Amino acid sequence: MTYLDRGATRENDQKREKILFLGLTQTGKTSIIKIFFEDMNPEDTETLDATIKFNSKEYYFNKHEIEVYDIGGQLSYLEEIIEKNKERIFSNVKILIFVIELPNISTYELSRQYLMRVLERVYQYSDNPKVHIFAHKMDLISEEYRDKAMQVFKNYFIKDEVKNINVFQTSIYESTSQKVLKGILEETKEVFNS
Ligand SMILES: Nc1nc2c(ncn2[C@@H]2O[C@H](COP(=O)(O)OP(=O)(O)OP(=O)(O)O)[C@@H](O)[C@H]2O)c(=O)[nH]1
Ligand SMILES: [Mg+2]
Repeated sequence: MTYLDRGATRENDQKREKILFLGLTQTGKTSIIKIFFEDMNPEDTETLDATIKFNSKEYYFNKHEIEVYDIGGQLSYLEEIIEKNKERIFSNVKILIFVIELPNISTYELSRQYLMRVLERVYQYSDNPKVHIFAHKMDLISEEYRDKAMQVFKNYFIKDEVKNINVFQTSIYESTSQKVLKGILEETKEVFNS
């Protein structure tokens, strides 16, 4: 892609291929992004503010440009995300990562409802998006209960209507969110504007 092409693409945000991070507030979306793309230390994420509405930012991965959308998960933004800015956010999505706090079972039902609305939108506005769920904050569960916790998680979220979705166990403190994200980006080469 030439410099001029890039300039032209930038003028129309909706046309750019993108990666979306969604999930309820406090699940860890901004932490995952800042650690992976900006080398933030995991401990420093403890003081991150909640994301207001949503942010989009360009990053480089393996010398390729990537447009990353970090969608604030507070419920007060729901209509803003799902209705008002639906085309801007959900068009040209190559990768959608939905983050859920694995240890926080009390949030599962709300997360599931949000996930359903998000899936409806992304399949409506994007062709063949790759959807991944992060069962996040795995570090908060002791080793002996992890398999059981994942079983409960998958039974809850992976039902008939949620097909072709990969579920990953992740944590910023065990470097698994970084490893998984790297793998996802490497296997989805077409996301990059070269
Ligand atoms: N134990 C643990 N804490 C985590 C992990 N990932 C993120 N956190 C913490 O979770 C809290 C919320 O993280 P954020 O990244 O701000 O959450 P968010 O999903 O961006 O929240 P919104 O912007 O409100 O949607 C912070 O205190 C992080 O340090 C993890 O893997 N394990
Ligand atoms: Mg955030």
